[in-house]
Amino acid sequence: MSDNIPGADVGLIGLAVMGRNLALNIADHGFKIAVFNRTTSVMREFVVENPDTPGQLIGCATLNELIGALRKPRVIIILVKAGAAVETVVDQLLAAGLERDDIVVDAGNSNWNDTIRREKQYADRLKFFGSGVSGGELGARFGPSLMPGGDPESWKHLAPIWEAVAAKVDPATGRPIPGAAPGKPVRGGIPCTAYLGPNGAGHYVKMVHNGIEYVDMQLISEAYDLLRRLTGLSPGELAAIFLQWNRTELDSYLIEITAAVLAQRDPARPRKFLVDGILDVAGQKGTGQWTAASALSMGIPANSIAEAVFARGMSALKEERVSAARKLKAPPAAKKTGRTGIEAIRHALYCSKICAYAQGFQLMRQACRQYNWNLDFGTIAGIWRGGCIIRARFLQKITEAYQRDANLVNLLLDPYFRKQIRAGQESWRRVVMLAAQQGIAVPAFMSALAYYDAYRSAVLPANLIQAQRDYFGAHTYERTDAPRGKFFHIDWPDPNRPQREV
Ligand code: NBP
Repeated sequence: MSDNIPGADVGLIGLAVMGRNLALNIADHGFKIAVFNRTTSVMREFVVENPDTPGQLIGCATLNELIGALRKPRVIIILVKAGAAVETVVDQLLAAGLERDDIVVDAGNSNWNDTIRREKQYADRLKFFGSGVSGGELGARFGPSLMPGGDPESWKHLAPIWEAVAAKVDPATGRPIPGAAPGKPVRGGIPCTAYLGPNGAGHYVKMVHNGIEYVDMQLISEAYDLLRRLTGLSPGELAAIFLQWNRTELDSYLIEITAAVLAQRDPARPRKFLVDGILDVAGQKGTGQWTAASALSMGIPANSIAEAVFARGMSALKEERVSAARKLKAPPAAKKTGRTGIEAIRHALYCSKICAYAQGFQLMRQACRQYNWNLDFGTIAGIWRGGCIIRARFLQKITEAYQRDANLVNLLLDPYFRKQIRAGQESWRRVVMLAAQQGIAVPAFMSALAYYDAYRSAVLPANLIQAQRDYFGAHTYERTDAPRGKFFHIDWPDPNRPQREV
């Protein structure tokens, strides 16, 4: 906001979908922004196409020009393809004269381990800062959810921009404030961004956001499948059900777009619905896989997140599935239940969703221990209330849960969520049983229920696993009647030598 200060407020490198939309959003808020793109024609076209921004777009053909256009300390956002391109750009910026106090904000979907490494790698040459950005193209343009992590001093320079451009929620309701338009950004409200912690914290939180997004989408697709197969309703009729669900506690961006997707006619065959013409093979870019791998490596049971990733893997085995469908016997043909099952499926979806989020937050809790972070879960839920793909009314409830108890061990233990599951669990179990009986694959529903049942089990059959491990590998076991940390081993009988029956 510095018409009187010489130099641009901020620079941005990478004018593909995300970069160009974020640059326009920044300019809408009156910031003077210098932009660069590797392919210069892209930058030139972008500047020419957008002559009337409230701030000012300064097109730069070289990195030297970009550096020269910025006031110090320079803040440069990079939105290039995640991976090696990030380092290429940073090295080129250093070669072009970037200085030690300058701040490079990697706003792409970088792996948090890379961000931790890069912060160290560049520590004596510049300030490398990481920030997750969610909300896709429209979010970047009119208000994304921004998840910054890095050196707190750098955050002070980025904060005015990030807080201005982020999505805003109403302080009274926690609901997103709609209505941003080109040149007319939303003013006021709580911004969907906050400093999350050092080095890779922001990118880690963004990754978990994406892992949760995978489960959310998988759960909705399972609910759609159950509705379709059990009720026999058409996509158009199901669209109305999702619209109605969007007026309940399931109210969310993903449910809203599901209703719109289901109502969409196929442009190539207008009598049909488009969803029926779309091949059942889901793509992925890797952040769901990273989340599941992080959970596995830290021993955290984020099983529904992993199931959602595996479900996309299963979808990709299209030819194998088509062939197996002809050979593997199914249970007797499913009987339609009519509309009676709709409410039960809604309960099952909500209960499963609660478990999926519980897993995501449990994972971040462990990441705090692993990486020495101090993530504030209420703040994280708060900045996911608007702008991002998983934005939902439900996130206000999570924010409130962590406001009630900042040290909440698991979301399932919060009084509100306990009540919700109590109300829905009978339907949830019935739906999962029905799916199993009728041979409908619902891996996310089932794994969420297994998570719930395992988490509420004071005793699990892991005693037998420990005995087996001690049997074949002398791995030892702890006893129920001895203090934790005291380990035992016995010489197990040889299974090949017959034992006398006891
Ligand atoms: P892409 O991920 O498709 O990257 C394209 C941009 O990177 C272009 O500007 C391209 O320049 C530039 N680039 C590449 Br590729 N290699 C480069 C290099 N070595 N040096 C300089 N520039 C290079 O863009 P995007 O979809 O806008 O996404 C940007 C980042 O935001 C990614 O990390 C992505 O994962 C993340 N993200 C994307 C979304 C989304 O919805 N698309 C959502 C959230 C986060 P060129 O024009 O010269 O080829």
